Amino acid sequence: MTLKAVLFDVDGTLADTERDGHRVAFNLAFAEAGLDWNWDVALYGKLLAVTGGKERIKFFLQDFHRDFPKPADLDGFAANLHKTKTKFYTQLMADGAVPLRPGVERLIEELRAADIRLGIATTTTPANVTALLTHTLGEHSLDWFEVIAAGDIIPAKKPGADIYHWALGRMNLTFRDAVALEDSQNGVKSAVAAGLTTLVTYNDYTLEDDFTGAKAVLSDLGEPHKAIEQRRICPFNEPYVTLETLRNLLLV
Ligand code: XBP
Ligand code: MG
Repeated sequence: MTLKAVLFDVDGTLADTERDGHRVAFNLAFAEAGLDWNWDVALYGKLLAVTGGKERIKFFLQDFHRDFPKPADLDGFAANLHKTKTKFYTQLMADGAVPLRPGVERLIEELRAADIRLGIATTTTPANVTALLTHTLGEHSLDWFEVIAAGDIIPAKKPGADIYHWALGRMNLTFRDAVALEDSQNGVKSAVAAGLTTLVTYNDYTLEDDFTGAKAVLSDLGEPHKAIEQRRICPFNEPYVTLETLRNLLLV
């Protein structure tokens, strides 16, 4: 098996967007809509059990705020709020609110230099991916990714495998050709169910997640000047993740 492509998750993997990006944007949207809801850091951690922002709003109402009078058109209500949330989120990205995680830019550069094909498989809204990439890697970075599989193109979001199937199909690849980079239990479930070799870089929100099926579970990708901090499952010795690491991981 030869590594042909790397598929990146976005939120939590490319950048720690959840706490200081999405959560903040949700709260701004609630305030703009005159709602007194506040998703604090701990509550948001619980809400992350459900992927997709609209789905998360409905999950909140159903499981955490039952007293709120149910809107007649719940889907429309959630979609409207979510639209405002996306507006705030993209503004936050434009303001540089969230940097890329360690090693992400370096690894992407190395992969590009070696003509490894790049794809994105995320549950977040396409506009959010555009905002994050253009404001961290630059405007041209969107072109580096052959496929950006995002948001509602797939109704059954992660942990379903559909988004990865969709991305692989578009790239005319099979699961044997690629490695997926993920950060969460839902993401790993999705990638592993698609048959993909999966490397996890966890974060504060996903520290305790179940990463069954992942081939490597690390705190971060590491950098030449700052080695990977913690290795939970690590079938390699390099101080930081490189193209060679990913090539070997596919063979483990
Ligand atoms: C993470 C998600 C998304 C974001 C919010 O996606 O579950 O729902 O939290 O984005 P991933 P939206 O880890 O797959 O990148 O509000 O646009 O859904
Ligand atoms: Mg993620």
